[in-house]
Amino acid sequence: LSPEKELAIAIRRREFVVHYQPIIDLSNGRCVAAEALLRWRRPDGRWIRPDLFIPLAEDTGLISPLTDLLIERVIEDQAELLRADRGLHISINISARDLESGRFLPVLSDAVARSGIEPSQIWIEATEQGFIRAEIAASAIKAARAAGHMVAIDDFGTGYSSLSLLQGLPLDALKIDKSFVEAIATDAATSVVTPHIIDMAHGLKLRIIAEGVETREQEAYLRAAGVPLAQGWLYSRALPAAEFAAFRQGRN
Ligand code: G
Ligand code: G
Ligand code: G
Ligand code: MN
Ligand code: NA
Repeated sequence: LSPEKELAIAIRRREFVVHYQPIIDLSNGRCVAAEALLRWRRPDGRWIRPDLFIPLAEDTGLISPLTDLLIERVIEDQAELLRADRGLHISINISARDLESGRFLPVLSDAVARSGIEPSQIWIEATEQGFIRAEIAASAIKAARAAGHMVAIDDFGTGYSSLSLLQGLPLDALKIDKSFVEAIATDAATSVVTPHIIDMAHGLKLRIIAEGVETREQEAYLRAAGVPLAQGWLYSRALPAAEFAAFRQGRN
């Protein structure tokens, strides 16, 4: 069986679960959101990491049904919690292919409407990788914002068209890639870039979410630089839905 066939079968059999990595408000330490991260759980119990199957899904057109499944699972897992607490948000990753086809948005809008949550409770992370046609991405982002979602650019700084791309896209937020967070307070060449990314985001009036925060020192730096939101192993790894609910309750 080819990897593509295996993935297609796995989607049909719904062998995917979602884990949730807490996102923390740096002003008060509260958990205000989580990033939804897909995991493929094989019938034999083996877990397959998203960096192995997402690129395959993107290359084969399987990303569209996989994103539909992601949306369904997130609503299934989180609708009750989201209805009970309008201050909670779930951030989902939408690939460039999804943005270009635009098909995820009616699926998402329908799921949101049926579940009785607010569209503003679902954030969208659009990765910079593979934004081949900026105009198409821009109109998809506009449509998602018009539907009430906050849209962030993900993995910022790891692509190659960063600055011109940013200026042309109607974004709400920027996620600082973990490589720039990792460089904070080290002598890595990258460390000189981090403050510029933060300044640029402020200049463009974008909200900032820092990824991959692992130390108190990184956290203190980000807070002092005016970064409002952060996620990373300092707070929590990505958790199964029930553990995320417990984490949040313990923290808020
Ligand atoms: O946390 P982790 O190793 O699980 O995630 C690796 C990468 O896989 C993430 O940075 C993200 O870009 C991608 N990813 C995880 N879940 C999804 C998803 O549901 N959809 C898409 N398109 N990408 C995802
Ligand atoms: O969407 P994205 O590709 O950014 O997904 C987040 C990725 O970052 C996941 O692969 C997750 O496992 C990873 N991650 C989450 N927190 C940390 C962290 O604190 N440090 C590092 N190195 N990786 C992290
Ligand atoms: O649990 P998750 O699927 O996000 O883990 C993705 C990878 O990151 C796994 O290889 C796991 O071992 C690793 N990982 C998860 N949490 C931590 C952590 O707190 N510290 C370190 N160093 N690695 C972690
Ligand atoms: Mn992401
Ligand atoms: Na990212």
